[in-house]
Amino acid sequence: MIIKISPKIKSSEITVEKDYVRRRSFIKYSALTLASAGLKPLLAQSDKNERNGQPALKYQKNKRYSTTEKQNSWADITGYNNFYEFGTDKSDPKRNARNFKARPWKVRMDGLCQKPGDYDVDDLIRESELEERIYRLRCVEAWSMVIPWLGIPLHKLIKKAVPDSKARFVEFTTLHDPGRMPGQRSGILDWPYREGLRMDEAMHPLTIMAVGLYGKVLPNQNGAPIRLIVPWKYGFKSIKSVVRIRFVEKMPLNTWQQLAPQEYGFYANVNPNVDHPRWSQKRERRIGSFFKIETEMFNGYADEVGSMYASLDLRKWY
Ligand SMILES: Nc1nc2c(c(=O)[nH]1)N[C@H]1C(S)=C(S)[C@@H](COP(=O)(O)O)O[C@H]1N2
Ligand SMILES: [Mo]
Repeated sequence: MIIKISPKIKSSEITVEKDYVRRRSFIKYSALTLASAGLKPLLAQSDKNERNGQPALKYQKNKRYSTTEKQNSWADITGYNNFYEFGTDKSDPKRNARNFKARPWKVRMDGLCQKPGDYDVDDLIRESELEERIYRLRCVEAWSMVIPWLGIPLHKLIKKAVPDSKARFVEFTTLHDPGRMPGQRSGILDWPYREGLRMDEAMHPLTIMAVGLYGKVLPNQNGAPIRLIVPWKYGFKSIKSVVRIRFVEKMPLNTWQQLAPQEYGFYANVNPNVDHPRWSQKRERRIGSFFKIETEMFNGYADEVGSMYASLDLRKWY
């Protein structure tokens, strides 16, 4: 048996909300300073160029599953990220993932299924009808964004593998390659990053694998070339740069739950009524605006997903 020993950081060091608040007010201040110096148009210009640097994708808008709330800017969505494989600061992934090669890329589907196999991401994109879904993303750290993803409904991928009736859960794994993901050279998490969903959650029509953003190919810092999006759960469930989707019988352990089980559970459904042990989950700050807003049950998707948890004690199964 192999026992992995990694120096774990204290859970108290992972997210400290006051650091976040301090950083935001600093950003606000510098944006004001720049604006008053007449530099705003220049920033907007470089933002646009960067977006145009990404190849465009063909897609259809899905209005039924999209919010009409104001979308966050490309700069917000691609400059304020959690992606520990590329650093623990929100500004690290944009810089450190710049030269990451996300192609060619294969996703393995295996475990309890009839048709296991390796799927090339560009084949999947070519064979799928990509949909734009404008979703809210609500991080467990109490900030949120509105993001226009381009994605493939996960149930369409899962059907290709023909899972067995024994498959009750789905386990997702991020690429493990410390040569390409510098954060993996530190023992801060037990790499590779892992996540899990119950089978019905994975098959739910709201659950997608995103391959793009704002009509363009997914930038590296957002989890290129393919990442999970589960909009009614805290952001950490939406695992990035996925290489494996495995059908399993038992509830898989996810990375944050493994690190701090008293703070992060398997379900991680957005729930304003169950506080994180170290802070309230009642409200959230929409990135780019100053005032906090009320967090909604299941991140506002209660009508669509609430019935899946009707018999679950959400205090116990946080
Ligand atoms: N592999 C991997 N996936 C990850 C993370 C990570 O550190 N590594 N961070 C998660 C967290 S905490 C959040 S909030 C979202 C952030 O996604 P975004 O940067 O596209 O907004 O990615 C999630 N997926
Ligand atoms: Mo997060």
